[in-house]
Amino acid sequence: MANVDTSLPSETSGAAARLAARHADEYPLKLYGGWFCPFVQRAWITLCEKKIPHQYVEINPYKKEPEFLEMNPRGLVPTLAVPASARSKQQKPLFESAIICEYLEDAYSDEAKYGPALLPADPYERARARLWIDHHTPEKPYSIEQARDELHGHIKRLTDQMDSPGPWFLGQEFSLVDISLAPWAKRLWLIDNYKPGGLGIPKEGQDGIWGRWRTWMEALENRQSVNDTWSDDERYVLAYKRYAEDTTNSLVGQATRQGKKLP
Ligand SMILES: N[C@@H](CCC(=O)N[C@@H](CS)C(=O)NCC(=O)O)C(=O)O
Repeated sequence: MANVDTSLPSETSGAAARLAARHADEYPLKLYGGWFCPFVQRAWITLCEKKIPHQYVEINPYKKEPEFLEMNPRGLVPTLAVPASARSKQQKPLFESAIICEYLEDAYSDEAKYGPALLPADPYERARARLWIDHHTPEKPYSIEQARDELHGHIKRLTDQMDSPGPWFLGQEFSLVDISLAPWAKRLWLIDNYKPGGLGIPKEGQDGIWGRWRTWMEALENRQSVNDTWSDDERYVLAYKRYAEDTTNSLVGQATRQGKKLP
């Protein structure tokens, strides 16, 4: 393809590389991922949290290999290959990170084996969790000031919905809401890295909204599944440089620049 982003480091590194190495062996359930992708990280965290046996396959979604397109015509990561039956080698594909996470939650629901459920049992609470799982990343290009105001608005609306005292969105229970938001929260520091002061989140003060936000962020920073699926910091600086400089040619980059819906 003409518009392939070739500057992207091609491999996982750091903790994510160690995790990928532990899941390199052939296994019927496969996660096709890209180390840099926040949507992939959602699916990957879910696999880790539930200790689901799987194979992790690192691919570059910007080089659309025919075998990959056959499985996922959209050519996006994450793609999950689910064995068609226990015996067959045939696989059924699944894509869309939120759908993959919910599939894993449903298919591996035995709490004795896979740990506590990642969605509440109460139907209203379950629906409320889904509202916040279905969060959207900004889609329009704008100035750093507009972007900051909008980001702070998002964070405040989100934090306002968090159960007190936390630390998680649903209080004591870690859930798919935390998993869905974690990859973006983990990448927020990159804004300050490219545009110092750009993020503008107050450092001091534990009361109110920012205090609650910080409690959640700290819990996230200490969550093993979140850290295990993270490559070395400097790789993200490299990977997102093209977004910060607005020079990426990926479908996501093009959509963002044109103010269109993300793929
Ligand atoms: N809505 C999708 C988005 C996935 C997505 O955008 N993945 C990006 C990498 S972060 C991708 O595969 N991009 C390939 C391309 O844009 O050509 C999801 O939630 O899984």
